[in-house]
Amino acid sequence: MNKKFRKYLFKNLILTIILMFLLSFSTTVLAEQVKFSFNPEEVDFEGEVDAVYIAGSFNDWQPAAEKMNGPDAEGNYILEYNLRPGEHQYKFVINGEDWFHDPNNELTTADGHGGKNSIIKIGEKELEEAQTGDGEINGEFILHNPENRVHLNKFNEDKVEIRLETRKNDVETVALMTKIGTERNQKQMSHYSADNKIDYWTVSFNNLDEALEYTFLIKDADTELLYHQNGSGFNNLKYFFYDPSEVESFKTPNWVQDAVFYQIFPDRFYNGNPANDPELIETYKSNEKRYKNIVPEWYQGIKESESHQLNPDDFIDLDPSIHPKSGWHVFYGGDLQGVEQKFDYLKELGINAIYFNPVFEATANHRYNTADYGKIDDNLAIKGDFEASEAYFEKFIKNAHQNGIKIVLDAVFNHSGFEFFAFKDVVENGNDSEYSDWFYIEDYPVNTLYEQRTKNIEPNYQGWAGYGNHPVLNLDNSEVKGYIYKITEKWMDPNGDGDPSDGIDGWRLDVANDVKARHPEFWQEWRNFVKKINPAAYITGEIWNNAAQYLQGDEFDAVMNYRFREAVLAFIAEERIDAQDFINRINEPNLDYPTQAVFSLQNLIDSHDTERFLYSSGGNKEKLKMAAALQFTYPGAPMVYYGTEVGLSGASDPDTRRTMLWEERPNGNSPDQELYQYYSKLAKIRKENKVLRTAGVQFEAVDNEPKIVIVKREDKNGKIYTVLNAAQTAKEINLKLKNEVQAVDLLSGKKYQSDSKELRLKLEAYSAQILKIN
Ligand SMILES: [Ca+2]
Ligand SMILES: [Ca+2]
Ligand SMILES: [Ca+2]
Ligand SMILES: [Ca+2]
Repeated sequence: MNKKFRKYLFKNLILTIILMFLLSFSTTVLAEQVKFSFNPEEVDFEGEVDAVYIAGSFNDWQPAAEKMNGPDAEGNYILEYNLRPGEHQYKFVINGEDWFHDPNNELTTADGHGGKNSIIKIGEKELEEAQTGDGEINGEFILHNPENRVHLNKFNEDKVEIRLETRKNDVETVALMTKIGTERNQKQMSHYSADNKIDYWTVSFNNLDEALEYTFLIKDADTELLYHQNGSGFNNLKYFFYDPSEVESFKTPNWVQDAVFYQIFPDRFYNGNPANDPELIETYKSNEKRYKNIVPEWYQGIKESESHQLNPDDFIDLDPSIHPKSGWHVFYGGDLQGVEQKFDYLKELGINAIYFNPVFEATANHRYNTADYGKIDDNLAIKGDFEASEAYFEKFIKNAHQNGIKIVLDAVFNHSGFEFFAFKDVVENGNDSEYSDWFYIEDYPVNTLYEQRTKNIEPNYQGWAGYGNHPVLNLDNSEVKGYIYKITEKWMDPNGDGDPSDGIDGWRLDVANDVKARHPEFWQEWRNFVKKINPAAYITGEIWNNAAQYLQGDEFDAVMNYRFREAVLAFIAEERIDAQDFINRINEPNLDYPTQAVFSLQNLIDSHDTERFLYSSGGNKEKLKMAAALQFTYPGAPMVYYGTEVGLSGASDPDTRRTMLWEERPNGNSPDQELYQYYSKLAKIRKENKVLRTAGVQFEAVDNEPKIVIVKREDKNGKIYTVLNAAQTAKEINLKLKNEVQAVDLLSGKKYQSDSKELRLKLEAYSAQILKIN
């Protein structure tokens, strides 16, 4: 429901005159502005061209996310696009289905499916490689910005981390020169990461409760350079200044670092109580033609013709390519009782936290159109009785907690549903409604969903992404805010006694960027409120791209790590990037986000908003296993989307929301027990090896092996290397060592003995090993 609308990324800043100059080129680079042009007549395509899209590494290769403008008089489709520096790959997609590389761009690479991707390089500075030991230091790359939480990061009252960036491979050592009171000292900084251009240095203080003045002493061979608040050099010296009493701490809940999340779409996980199934949902103000959401058998899919019968008033958008399974409007009857009945299944799998898609009263199967934030949907609990449903939910939480399972709910605060009581009042009473300022109403009377759909008119109020069933809430209105705060507190401390142990353990913030765009202060204030109720409550945002601005300590603890997914998808599932590119991409969040946020990320490979990873992998289970091995041995919490652990597949929404596979179906599909055991083993490995939850991460690529990556976790708790071979053939590599080691692959149990220089590894095609090294 909440795909990020990347069209907002577009910039239309190019001057007409420059455009005219550029028109003769197929693809033109102008700083970061790119103008793509495509003429379907230049490629081998037969049939009607309804629309042309561009898909690429910059938009997760979504086939129909970026629509090109056109055709113009010459038949060209054009799109201006803003790209970050670096290399990007792309294709044009006719009608969102047929893929073509750019016929006018000679720079291509294999796409992994027998075709080609076009390549574009943006704004790369042609710099000669820097060198260590040459006595030269590139001052222009040195950076420490105390305003950025990543560079000056206060964890708690006396722990702080300080970071510095230098040009990659340029300097030998960096020391932090400190002055506390009158006492001067220096502390060596350690090199903790690097990307294409930058080396990253860090140092921490664990017992610092007084003000600190500091500068950085950077050395290469005999050259020394002092970096301070006024720049480099010994002239005009000004210390950076850190006063713990003036900086807020950024604390994330400790438990998240040890969490293994399971994401549940409630209607589709397990029907534990057929008595609460929705037989008929009467949607408000569409009485003339009710649409009926039948509950089919758990194993049944929706056929196109049946869908028509289900939806006589054409409420749904039919896509014949989406077979076999779940439709947008059908209910299967999954519920909270079903989840409770499967606690043992989840515990056996190694799950200790659940993120639920919405569970509040609503008329859609996804429940992102909230009717009442103060009620648990009776169809997920006790039908027709909201009081009993709420009491049941409290028991459910208690039982979950007794089973060691934390509960995170979806916070859909950007918009309500059309059936939300306040919105209904506005529909009934128009401008006279006391709730008219709760929304963004453009015109009275408010047109109903039924009118919008039958007369094909736009809503005359703001709806999320233009949808009439998602009226946007005015969170600047103090009454709306008060309402949201009230329900926030209600679910975090249901009995209101000030002890949050009877409440939920955190919130996942739906379309959090849309909320911030309208109400820049909302999340900061809300975070303070939440943390006052329960300092250990987890706040995670739905942010698809770089979330650094949300992770400065005053908004979210973490985000759903879609950047992790995109890197893993590109490297493993789609085989379109090499090891070095993969390392650069997957490492970006580690460089962009403060450490405590990195260790709280929800690392996912699929969700209710994406294709299933297995589907993206063309059904290749070995690829899924590789991705999972990485997910479970990586900093941050792995999050498993229900069913992925038993081989549930599915295309994008709604097909990604198929019913959970519990037993063999009439069509022969059955849960993959071997895969389940594999996941369970991964969770066990993570649990038994603390280093996987505490250490930072380093990466290594192997010379001449563009499909092999070594992911290293190492600290006082141990040393584990996850070795991924994303090639379609077996490989042998020699892992360079400083001394003799013994290693065991925690997945297969296979033992290795190195000599004093290297460890010889044999890697199967599409495989992962998790090497514990002694
Ligand atoms: Ca140098
Ligand atoms: Ca049910
Ligand atoms: Ca209901
Ligand atoms: Ca309580």
